[in-house]
Amino acid sequence: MGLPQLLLFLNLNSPLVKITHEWTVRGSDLRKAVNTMEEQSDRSSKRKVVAVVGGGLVGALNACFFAKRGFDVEVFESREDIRQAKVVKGRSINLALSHRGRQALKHVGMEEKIVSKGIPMHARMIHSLSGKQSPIPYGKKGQFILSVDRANLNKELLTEAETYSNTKLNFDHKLQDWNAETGLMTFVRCDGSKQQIEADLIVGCDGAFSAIRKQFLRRSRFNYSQTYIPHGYMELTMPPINGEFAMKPNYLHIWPRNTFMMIALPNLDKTFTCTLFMPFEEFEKITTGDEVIEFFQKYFPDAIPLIGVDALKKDYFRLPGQAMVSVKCSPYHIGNKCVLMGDAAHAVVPFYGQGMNAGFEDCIVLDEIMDKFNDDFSAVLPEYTRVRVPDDHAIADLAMYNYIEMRAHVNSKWFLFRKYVDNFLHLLMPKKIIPLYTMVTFTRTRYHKAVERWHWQDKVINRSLMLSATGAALGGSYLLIKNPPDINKLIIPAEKMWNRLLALRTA
Ligand code: FAD
Ligand code: EGU
Repeated sequence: MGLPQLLLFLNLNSPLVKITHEWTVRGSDLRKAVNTMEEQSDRSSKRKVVAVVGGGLVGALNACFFAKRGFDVEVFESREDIRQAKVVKGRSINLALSHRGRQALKHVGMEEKIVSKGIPMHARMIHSLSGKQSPIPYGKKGQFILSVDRANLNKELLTEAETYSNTKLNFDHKLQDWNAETGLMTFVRCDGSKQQIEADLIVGCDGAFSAIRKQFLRRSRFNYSQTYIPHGYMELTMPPINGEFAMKPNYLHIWPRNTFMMIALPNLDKTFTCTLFMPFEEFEKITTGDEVIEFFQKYFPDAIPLIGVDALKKDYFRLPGQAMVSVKCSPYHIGNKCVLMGDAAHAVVPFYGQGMNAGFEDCIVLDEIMDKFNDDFSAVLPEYTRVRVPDDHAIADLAMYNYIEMRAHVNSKWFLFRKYVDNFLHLLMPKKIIPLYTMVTFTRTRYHKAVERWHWQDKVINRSLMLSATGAALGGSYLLIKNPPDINKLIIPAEKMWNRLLALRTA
């Protein structure tokens, strides 16, 4: 729709009131949106208006970043204010916060506040089928990730955004549609009323099923892929026992069982949130409480008394398995008008614990580019796409790769073995070989660089393996010629050998 037609369209529908250059609002919904007349005359140059669509984790943090830069920020969130809501419908209860996310929080002065309410996890605790628990540290002392409460994190970020006088939060504003030519957005409210709002920049932080992204999809040369994995997830609560954590609190507990997997993160109220991952068809096979117990008896027997038989029978049927989607797209921007960030730009499967961390890092990356190009959106947005797409795609691929790998052959023994090899090689050559999860979790190495380096390390490892194998073969032949042994004792089944070699690739 061209501008003349748009104006005609709007004129036919309602009397238009134009408050400022940026804001076009229907007469009936006239809101003191941003730059009111008086405010404008106070200032020599008008302030640009940034509309952040989505007040989730990334939207709320991003609002702080834009407010800090001096923009007039309006956040539009479809839900009610979660700080007032009684029940918060959320995706997961707690999340693993690591270095990238923390750095982003630090930029807006929020790191301390969030970290103080997080529970450090210094190691994974691997639960074997027999109930044996084996810890594997994440790194050196002081290297840990944090279990944080999603709802609390979101609330704190919204409250922080609100402390900026140039920020306004609009709840109960669901973006219905927007026009990529004009930038005009249409919001619907619970009572059915509609509002049309314009801004200088639209930042789509509206999650994996982004409404902002819909307009990108209609455009030429926009790349898009979305994949639902066959697994679903379900959250189960493990209550405290005698007022204490039912398991050791400062760990990320993992039950790796190939197709089935469970993960548990601690909460401040001394509960654990267990997340069960399994194929949807398996979820559907279990229809009675007894079948739930039977299933747990087979795969997670040590968790039954900790969650409790009755609670397990009930909890399991509270909600069906939840879907997980991976979304990749590019470019992330349209002209100088709109940019996608967080899950709206890149939903990743949770098998690296990086979705939120990557979304938070998006905010730093954009902020740095804004510095470089003096807040000039027409230069900033293309550069943001150029810089960030390869990294977001890399973490999306890594997470998917890890999902496939875990599902294919990661039981507790294999998991332990792989991590031991990783840590051992790192100890042997601390400068040369850094485990992939370390680069991803504890550094801000660009995701695509981490992947590159991982492939390079693989080559180095294989080469040294080859060298030592050659050396061993030469030395061995010499010894063999001197004193031939009983040949039967030497034969290792080919498959076993192959597995050992495979295991030496770092992951
Ligand atoms: P969201 O959190 O989805 O927020 C989007 C917001 O936009 C919501 O508030 C929504 O109400 C609003 N919205 C949607 N549509 C509209 C609209 N039309 N108009 C207005 N508002 C709208 N990440 C980690 O880093 N570590 C972890 O340990 C981790 N664990 C996870 C475990 C599971 C099971 C899952 C599913 C994900 C996990 N993640 C983890 C990923 C993390 O949850 C997401 O990456 C993160 O929530 C993305 O934040 P976001 O703000 O981009 O999107
Ligand atoms: C999944 C769901 C262990 C929270 C990947 C590790 C996750 C999290 C791992 C969820 C795993 C898997 C890593 C972290 C983290 C590990 C990691 C996964 C947090 C490779 C709330 N993953 N997760 N890798 O190394 O780098 O411990 O729901 F089981 S934190 Cl799948 Cl570091």
